[in-house]
Amino acid sequence: MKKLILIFVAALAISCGDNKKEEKKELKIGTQVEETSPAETTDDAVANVTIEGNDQMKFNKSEIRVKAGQKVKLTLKHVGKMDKTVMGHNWTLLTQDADMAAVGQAAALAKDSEYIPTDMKDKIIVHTKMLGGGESDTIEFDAPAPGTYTFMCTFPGHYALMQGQFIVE
Ligand SMILES: [Cu+2]
Repeated sequence: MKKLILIFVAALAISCGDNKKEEKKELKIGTQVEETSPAETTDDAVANVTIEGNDQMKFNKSEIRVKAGQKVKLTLKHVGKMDKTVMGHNWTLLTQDADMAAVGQAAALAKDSEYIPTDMKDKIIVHTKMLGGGESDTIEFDAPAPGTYTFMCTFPGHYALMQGQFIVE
């Protein structure tokens, strides 16, 4: 009976997702194989994640996976040399109903609050400080409910390249 439920869940995962991640999830459920996480998880309670931003306006990760119930300790490192006024980076996690482009456009007008739009705070779960080259910032937060979230850099124009998926399994 348990196996039947697992198959049903797997089928559900396939039917509502059309990408490879869902297929991977199905395999995981079906075979009970422990998946190695790219989130550099060191123990069950805490997911330690490090992500870098550079002078080429890129993050070094496009996907971060954590597990539901974990505390996430995330460090953003700006590994470039440019000043934060011209190549600033932050790591901003959006709610699932947020429109990334809308947040990005509002953020571009929010220079005084380090490009975090105060009128859209309800669309932002958490964010790091805005960093310049050589700086880093670590934030801690509880993993939100299982699902796929978007992360981005809110420096003007950066979200076009600096974005990715934050997946809570
Ligand atoms: Cu940036």
